Amino acid sequence: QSEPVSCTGGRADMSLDGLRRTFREHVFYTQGRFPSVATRNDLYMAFAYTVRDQLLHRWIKTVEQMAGKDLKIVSYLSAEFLLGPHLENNLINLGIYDDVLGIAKEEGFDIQVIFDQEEEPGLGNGGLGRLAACYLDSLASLEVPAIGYGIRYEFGIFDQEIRDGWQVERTDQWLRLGNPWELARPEITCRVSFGGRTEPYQDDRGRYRVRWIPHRTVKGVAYDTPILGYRVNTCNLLRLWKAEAIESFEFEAFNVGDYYGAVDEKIYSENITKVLYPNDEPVQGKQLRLEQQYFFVSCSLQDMLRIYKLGGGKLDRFSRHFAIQLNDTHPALGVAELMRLLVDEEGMDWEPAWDVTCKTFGYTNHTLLPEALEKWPVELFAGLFPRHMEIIYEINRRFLDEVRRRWPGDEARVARMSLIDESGGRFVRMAHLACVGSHAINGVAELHSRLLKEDVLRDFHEMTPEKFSNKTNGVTPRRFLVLANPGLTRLIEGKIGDTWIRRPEELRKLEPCADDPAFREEWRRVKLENKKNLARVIRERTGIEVDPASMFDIQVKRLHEYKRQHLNVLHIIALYDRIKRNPSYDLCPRTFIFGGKAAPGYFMAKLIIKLINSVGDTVNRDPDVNGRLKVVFFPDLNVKNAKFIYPAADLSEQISTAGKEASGTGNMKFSMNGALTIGTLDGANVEIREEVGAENFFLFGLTAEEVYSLKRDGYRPMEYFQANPELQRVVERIASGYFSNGDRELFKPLVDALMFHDTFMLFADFGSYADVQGRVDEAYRDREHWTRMSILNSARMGKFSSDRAIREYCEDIWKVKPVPILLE
Ligand code: B1N
Repeated sequence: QSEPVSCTGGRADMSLDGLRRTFREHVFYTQGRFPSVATRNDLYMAFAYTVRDQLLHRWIKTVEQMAGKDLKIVSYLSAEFLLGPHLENNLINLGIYDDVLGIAKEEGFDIQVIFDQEEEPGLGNGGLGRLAACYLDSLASLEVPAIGYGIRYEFGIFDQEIRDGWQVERTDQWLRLGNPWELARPEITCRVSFGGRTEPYQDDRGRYRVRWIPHRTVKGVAYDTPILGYRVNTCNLLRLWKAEAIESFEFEAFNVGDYYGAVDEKIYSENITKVLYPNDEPVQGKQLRLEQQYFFVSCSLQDMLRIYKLGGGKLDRFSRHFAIQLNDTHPALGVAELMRLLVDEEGMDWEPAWDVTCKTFGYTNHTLLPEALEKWPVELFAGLFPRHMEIIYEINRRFLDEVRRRWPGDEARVARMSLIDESGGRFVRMAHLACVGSHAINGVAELHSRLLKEDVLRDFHEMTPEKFSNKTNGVTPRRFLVLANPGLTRLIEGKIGDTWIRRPEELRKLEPCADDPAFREEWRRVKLENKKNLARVIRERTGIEVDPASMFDIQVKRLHEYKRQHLNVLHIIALYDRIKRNPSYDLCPRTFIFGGKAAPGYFMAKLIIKLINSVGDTVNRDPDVNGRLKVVFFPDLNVKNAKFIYPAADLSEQISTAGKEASGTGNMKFSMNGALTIGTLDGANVEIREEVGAENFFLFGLTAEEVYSLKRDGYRPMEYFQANPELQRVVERIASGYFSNGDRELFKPLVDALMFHDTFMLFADFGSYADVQGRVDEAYRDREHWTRMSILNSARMGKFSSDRAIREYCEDIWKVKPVPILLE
């Protein structure tokens, strides 16, 4: 055991003077600038490095104090981490936000401009990627040793522009100006192979073995980002892998005389981590995506084994020291890869290796949508991973033997549970692989977990009920309350102190304040400030003027038909129609705000964006409306922009078809910030309503059970259409080209999809949605009562902190304990 590293003084100094000195040094020695000519980016970089120095100090202490300890590390495997900007968040977690504001002022610049300079790492699509980021924050804040493993995409989720009402995608170039938060680790590399064939052989003990003779091999290089917890010294690691070409001697020899071949190889290899697939939910069966999955999973497992061996551990005890969580099935290949590493590379026998594998993995499912369940054509799979294919067949053989022992003669069940789908073409079912190879399986909200057990994973639940549990999602109150809503944070702190930031259950202490008129007045003042703030940003980005005194009714999330942004639009058109029919119609002024990206290949989602903008164009300009209705599409929703949105909402739209949204996490971010929810009984809405109280939640729509039975009995959207004259007028306005300069073709695909299929049952829910929106209108007129409900929402949202979720994972699935870290 080596001496503890001493890094007191110098850049570890977190006093005001120390920070100022370090900042100036970075302007000079890191950016190579005189302060007088430093660019905005130089200043941002110097600030970032100043903060990073603090993180590295804690990181080294964390590694040092963990080394040699008999502890267990959580390894969170995720194809996506949607981190958002680092700088402000780290300032909050370090507790030096105000100090740095002061320094900026002294040095004579606007800190907001510096914060704005940061390009966020958009290495995720939406909820699933952001959940991974919230969980990293909570793991570190709870002082739990953890590593996040993922992919360092060179291009993250595309930037969205709106042109003529349509979404236009632009490539995200987040690394263009450098990334001060990561450390390249060129000496930490792994080899990852693809293709080729396998070959049996006998080892020196005469045992039957298999070797894989791959077709090509790439190199994974580690890039590390420190993840600091809130007001603790634990600084964990996010390790993202970048693909590069190997430059070994053999490789060069192999390519002798073929310079261009070598260049092609380099380009080919680097392709693997070039770009994030921009599909949220439905998975596209693209070969490169499968290569990405295997690439990062193999690197990560090799890395864990390396770390584990450093500590001198024996392989059969691996699961006591690593708990690996699969964030959906994207990393599920890890099950087969760990088997390959243990059996082929480490020489373990099958049974002990399988025992280690099952004890190590846990699997989180994030979706019930059948089209989103990953399955890969056997041909593609076996071509890329011939050895893994064999291993999967062997896992399957043993598994199905067990199924047959439990249910003799039930071949239908065997076919349903097989890792290979043979019901038409042959496919590897990734969810089945994940289930069989894990000791724990969880959904992300009570309803979702129940539906998993009853439907999607029913057979697996029947066979091994003990593996199943629910872990309702959570979000970090640091980023989504403290950082996003400083006004509300100060107001709450003034009443109940700041311990709720770690223990959000304590927000309940605010409940009595709901009865205090002076507090309610303050609460409204903060909300109004936040709305003014958002109104300013909307003006800057869209040119649209919105009135902060109107109700801000907001739906921000990925565009998807099941999320039903178009149900919201139908209601807006209904209101508009009422105004047109009766210009003095009494409507409480409302601003409808939408935001979210559509997958570039998802035509219907893009058409919904166009519809929102077209309706906005018409409504916003119509003098009859006279300011009572505004419709805004906020472009390029990302973590950075979202911070203006959640705190400014009066009403949060969570209106997915019941049974479709696994959990939702935006619903939590809104309600924490005092927005009331209009929502269906879907995902975590159910639990949010339970917590905040039914009287403080606007419920509408079919239940998941009603949706299923309606579907079973043959749903006919036309019946609802014919029974509702207002719905007819609304649809007619769209179909007639009212919002498209008379063009009846533009929105026809959308209208037809609703009239003839309506897969997500908008027509069935329209009536009850419009009714409840009427109740929202009335409720908003009673400002005192509305504020009361708003306060109670915030006060009762403690359950939805990601700290609570992570505690449950730690206790029930990972069996890991906190390891407090001391600075000196
Ligand atoms: O995961 C979130 C949930 O809150 C949402 O309800 C759920 O829709 C979301 C393939 C996904 N499920 N599946 C994905 C993302 C990317 C991809 O390529 C699937 N995202 C969710 C967190 O639990």
